[in-house]
Amino acid sequence: MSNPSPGASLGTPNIVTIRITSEDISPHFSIGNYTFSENAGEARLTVVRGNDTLNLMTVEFATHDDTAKAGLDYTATSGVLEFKGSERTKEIVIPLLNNDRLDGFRQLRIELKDSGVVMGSGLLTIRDNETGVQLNRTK
Ligand SMILES: [Ca+2]
Ligand SMILES: [Ca+2]
Repeated sequence: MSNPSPGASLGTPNIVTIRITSEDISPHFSIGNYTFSENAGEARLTVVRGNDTLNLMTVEFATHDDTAKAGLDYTATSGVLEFKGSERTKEIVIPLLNNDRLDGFRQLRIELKDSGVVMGSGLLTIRDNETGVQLNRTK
């Protein structure tokens, strides 16, 4: 995690975790918040499995519009992550759509679900790469 790809930067580690307690070992997944430039091509987010079971575990993920809109700012992505054995992390790849407009920061949410129950979520911030007149002048 110390060498982000060009155009990418590691977000602040505001890891959101939700624990569901039961008699069994509960699934426990987390995803951080990330920021990528809109011309990065794709955003790669890491999902972490947070308990020590060696059982096969799956978690569904899906993107949700916030200020970023699917089809304009990124390509809607969803699927199922399968953690086998001792696997602790999985990567989600979300294609990002570049444009020529000054459009600032936009965000989308990535939700992790198991059987429809939200297990965790993260925010992806898409940063504009058009600069120049975008500078805020206070005087
Ligand atoms: Ca651009
Ligand atoms: Ca732009």
